[in-house]
This record gives sequence, structure tokens and C-alpha cells, in this order.
Amino acid sequence: MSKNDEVVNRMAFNDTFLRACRRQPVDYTPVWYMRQAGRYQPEYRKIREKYSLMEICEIPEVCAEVTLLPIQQLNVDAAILFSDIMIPVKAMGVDVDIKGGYGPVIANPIQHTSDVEKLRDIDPEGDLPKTLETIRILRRELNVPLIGFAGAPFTLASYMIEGGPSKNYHKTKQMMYAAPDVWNALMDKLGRMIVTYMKGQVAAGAQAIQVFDSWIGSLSPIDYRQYVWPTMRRIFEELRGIGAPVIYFGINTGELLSVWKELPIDVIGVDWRVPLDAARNRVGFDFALQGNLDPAVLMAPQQVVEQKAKEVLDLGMQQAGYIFNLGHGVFPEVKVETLQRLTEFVHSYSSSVR
Ligand code: 1CP
Repeated sequence: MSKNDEVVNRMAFNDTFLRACRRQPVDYTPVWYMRQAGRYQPEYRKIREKYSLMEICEIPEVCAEVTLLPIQQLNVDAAILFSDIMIPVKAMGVDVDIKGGYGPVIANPIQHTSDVEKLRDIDPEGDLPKTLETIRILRRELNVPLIGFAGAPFTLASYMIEGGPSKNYHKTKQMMYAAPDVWNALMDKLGRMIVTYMKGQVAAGAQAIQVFDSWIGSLSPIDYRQYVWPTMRRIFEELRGIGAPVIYFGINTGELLSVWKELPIDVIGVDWRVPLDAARNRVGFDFALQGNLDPAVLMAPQQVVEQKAKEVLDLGMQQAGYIFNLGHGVFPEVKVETLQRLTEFVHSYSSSVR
């Protein structure tokens, strides 16, 4: 390749990730990492000395800079907007703070119908202008697709009801079982917010959407269908045709996959507990899959990382429509170099066996 070709190549838009979301043929398996911008990066830690997480999200230039860090360092095939699932919840009028290394903290947790009624419907342009401005900056800078995202109603509700991170979601489930009117009103309101917010992000330039339902695996499939499914179906039906593939991700969702397969989504994100061939058997061939290396593997020696990545790839690559990722986010102890080498390995191994 001549120097000139190299420059042109670097400038060309890399749509491998979007092609994989749509189950179209690709030259290699695309890869990105959940929480690919974060505390494992010295540059991120430096920025966090100056700004809180909320402040980063309020300053588009800094937020774009943080979003771009993993693109520059890791050679991943997609960027994910740097934000947090609680940012639009704050815009609904909830007093949320995000404590570094801990998670969201809510001053007045939701308990009654009146608390739900107080939640405002958001207008992304008016209420979250900094997020949309960050997306516009990123689209000018990026030559890989930009993923926008939102938290799903159950996962958002769990923080809003518990007041912070939880182990067993007892208060959340108590509302679900004992006060279904309050619960349904909350699901409804969050569902509307998510649809509006996702449409706003796509209009501003997001090219794919991931809905994070991290804690949904705490429900049985029967309860999922009864208490959450109607809202999820409405959200995804309304997002159909917005021109951006939709990814739905959760942890511990093995038993929920047989319900998820009825949702109008493009990509299903799975954690490391369900082998990708088993996930395929449960959801069929109408979805792309994303995942699912155990993030803990990133602490192992490089040859183990590559062996485990190969095991994941060998299952994932059996069908069209596969995106390599972790089964959950990168954690702070991981070395940047480990992810650099892993990306290189996924790219080279997947292009060699195609
Ligand atoms: O790079 C990226 O992936 C984008 C940034 C991003 C995303 C997608 C952040 C920044 N947060 C999120 C989503 C998010 N936030 C989820 C869904 C994904 C997941 O399961 O990880 C959840 C559950 C949260 C809530 C949250 N925010 C937690 C988890 C708490 C718990 O209940 O265990 C935490 C620790 C945060 C803070 C946070 N958000 C983002 C970062 C980088 C951090 C770490 C802290 C920091 O820098 O201070």
C-alpha cells in the first residue's frame, strides 16, 4: 500500500460494525468494548481529576475527547457516546448524582404515583442540548460508526426506586408486585423518554442504538413478560425504521432470550454465561449477536486472553451478523495494552479464517 492509499484508507468510513449489525457480509469481525472509555485509561483518569462524570457530559468538547480516546488507542470499529444511563433521568427532574467508583445516587427515590407524575417528559433538544452537541462534534471527527444509548426502563427504575446500586432489587420488585399501577406508570413514562431520547440521538447523528438493560436478568421469564415486556415491545416498535440498528443488552439473560427473540430488534448482546451457539439456538437466525468474552479474562496473560477470544470467535463467527465485545464493561484494573492486542487479534484471526 502506498503512503497515499494509506491516508485515503484511514479517512474512509469503516462501516464494518453497521454491516455486521445488519447481518451483511464483512471482511473481518468488528469489535468494540462496553465501557471502552473509562478509568482503565490514564488519559481518562487525568480528565476525571479536573471534572466529575456529570461535568464531562455537560462539556461537549471534553465529552467528545473522552469518547474518542478508545478510537485513537484501540483501533475499535465503533465509538460509543460517553454519557451515563442516568443523564436523561436527571433531565426528567430526578435529583441524581453519579459517585465515581460506586454508581448513581438518587436523593428522593420513587415510591408513589405522585412521584411518577412529577417526572417530566423530556425534549432532547431543549433538555439535553449538550449530549446532542457532543454527537454532532463526534460525527465530524469519527470514521467509524457512533453508537448512542439509553438505559432500559427496568434498569433505570431499579436505581430510581432503590436510590442507588442494589444486590437483590427488593424495593423494585416490591413495587412491581405490590403496586402494579405505580410500576406501570413508571415503565410507561420511562419508555416514552427512551423513545424520544433515542430519536433525538439518531437525528443528531448516532448511527446505532444500544439499550442497556443490565439488571433485567434478575427477573424470571414469566415476570419479564408480565411486567416489562409490553413496555419493551412498544419501545422497539417505535424505534423500528429510525434508520439505526438497535442492540438490546443485559446481564444474566440466558433464560430471557427465548422471550427477547420476539422483539423487533437487530442485535442481541449477551454476557459470557451463555455460549454464542446456545444463544443462537435460543434466538434463531434473525438477529446479529454481540459479545461475550468474560471481562475478567482481561486480567490473564495475553496468550490466555487470545485463546479465550478465539473460543468466543469460533462460536460467534458461525453465522453472518456477529460483533465481538465483552460480556460486560471493561473494569479499571485492565491494561490499555491488553485491549490493543485483543483488538488486533480479533481483526487478524477473523480475517484469516473467513
Ligand atoms: O464507554 C462507554 O461504554 C460509555 C460510557 C458509559 C455507559 C455506556 C458510562 C460511563 N455509563 C454507561 C452506562 C451505564 N451506567 C450502565 C449500563 C451499562 C453497564 O451495565 O455497565 C449502568 C448500569 C450505569 C450505572 C452506573 N454508572 C454504574 C454501575 C453501578 C451499579 O449499579 O453497579 C457506575 C459505576 C456508573 C458510573 C460510570 N458511568 C460511566 C463510567 C465510565 C462510570 C465510572 C465511574 C467514573 O468515571 O467515575
